[in-house]
Amino acid sequence: MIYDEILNKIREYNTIIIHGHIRPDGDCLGSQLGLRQSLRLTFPEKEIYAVGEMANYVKFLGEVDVIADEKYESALAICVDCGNSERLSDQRFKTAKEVIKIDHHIPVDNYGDIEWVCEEKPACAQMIFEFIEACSLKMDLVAATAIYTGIVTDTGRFRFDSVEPATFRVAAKLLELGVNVAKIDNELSIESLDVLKFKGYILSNFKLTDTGFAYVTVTKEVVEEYHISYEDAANQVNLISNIPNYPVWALIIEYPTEIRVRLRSRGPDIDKLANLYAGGGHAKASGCKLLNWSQLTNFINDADNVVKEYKESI
Ligand SMILES: [Mn+2]
Repeated sequence: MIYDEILNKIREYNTIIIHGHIRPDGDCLGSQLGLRQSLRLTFPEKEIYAVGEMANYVKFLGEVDVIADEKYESALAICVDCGNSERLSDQRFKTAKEVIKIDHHIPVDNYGDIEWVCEEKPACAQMIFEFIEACSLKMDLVAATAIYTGIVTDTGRFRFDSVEPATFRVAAKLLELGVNVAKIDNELSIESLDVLKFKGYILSNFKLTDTGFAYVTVTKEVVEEYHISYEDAANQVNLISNIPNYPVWALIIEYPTEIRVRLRSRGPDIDKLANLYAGGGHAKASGCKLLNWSQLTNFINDADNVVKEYKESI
């Protein structure tokens, strides 16, 4: 059983370092910090760390650790919520003695010595809870809040296709541990005036193709003009998610060094389209890159073809 395999490794090591992905979201940090807290409670004699980037909007969950390279020499790395090793935040995981991957993305590469991947799970944080519960590890309100936040953010507040009965059962158990649903919702809903104004930009500037693909392009000048972070900009992808007859949409943002596409669907699978442009992810939520703005026309054509095929098939 995979739970035992992972638990045995955790028992074997005195230093455990939990990694997430770059530009972490609520699920990534919720999984990292929830697992860290549970392992710290259960194994107080071990050194348990969570490393990588922090995201402002989930700062209420706690801080990530800053650790020296030497810590890796005899450490077990547990990497959560990340399908490809390149995307892992803090590449020092490669210097750990062994690596465990716990994830719910379509695998891009198999970077773990032990891998537990459930593509159908709506949130990695749900997997973390299921692991903690199955192994009778300790939980408290700190861990529960982190895990609940991970589930809430990755399910679009329990609205996405991937939500399953188990998601609500897990949520119920987290509430029994004292999780404050309204407080977490408030934390996640706080929005700066700059972000609010940027939403106005998206809603005024999205484009629609004749076939049924909706998209917005955001240049780095626009990001600067609205004084928002790239993360805040990227988080607005679902502002154009509900247009009838536009089952695929994208938010295309020019970062300082590359153009990143957040691609979403409520119809056809779009991960293969993302694969064509140096990306990947989930069937209905993927990310990819454009080399320059002149690639945009090709990308729109390819997206249109996906939509066209889908519309012909239904
Ligand atoms: Mn996730």
